[in-house]
Amino acid sequence: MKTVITYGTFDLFHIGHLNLLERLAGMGDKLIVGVSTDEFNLLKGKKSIHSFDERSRIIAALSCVDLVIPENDWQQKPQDIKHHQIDIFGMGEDWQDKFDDLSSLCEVRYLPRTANVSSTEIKRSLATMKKEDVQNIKVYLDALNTIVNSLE
Ligand code: C2G
Repeated sequence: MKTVITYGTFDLFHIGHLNLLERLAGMGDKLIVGVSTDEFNLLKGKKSIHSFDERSRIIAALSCVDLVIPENDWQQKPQDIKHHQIDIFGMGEDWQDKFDDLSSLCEVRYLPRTANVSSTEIKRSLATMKKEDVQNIKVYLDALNTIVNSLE
């Protein structure tokens, strides 16, 4: 029985997250995911769109995930690894080498990230769309105003 663990915010869940979780699930028999709490996200300098409860429910609903636990701080990983008898700790390669200290407790793997997708990028494009939409509404209303004025 091989158990795998990973941690993350998983905000605005996207294919990059799914690719990683499915790859990790394929490395063992059980996948545990530590989802960052809203409070821990603030420590990470992140403000997620979805709450911890929403993000946890989405991750727990995935067929490749067996257990979701809260990630409250940077220090809990060794304790989690011992408590859940973890064989493999895996993260995306943007964390390359950052968790090598855990290799005394379990195998540490860094997996390729999925290119061209990130929660940050999705947030940015949503923000841009909002501005464009407001602009388009203004153009529409100006045109409507011109028509109404011409009818007087
Ligand atoms: N990821 C990926 N490909 C992407 C985007 C993200 O493989 N296009 C991976 C990241 O490398 C990470 C996981 O998906 O392993 C979750 O990413 P985030 O939600 O951004 O998590 P992060 O803020 O990196 O938090 O203690 C560890 C931290 O909680 C990790």
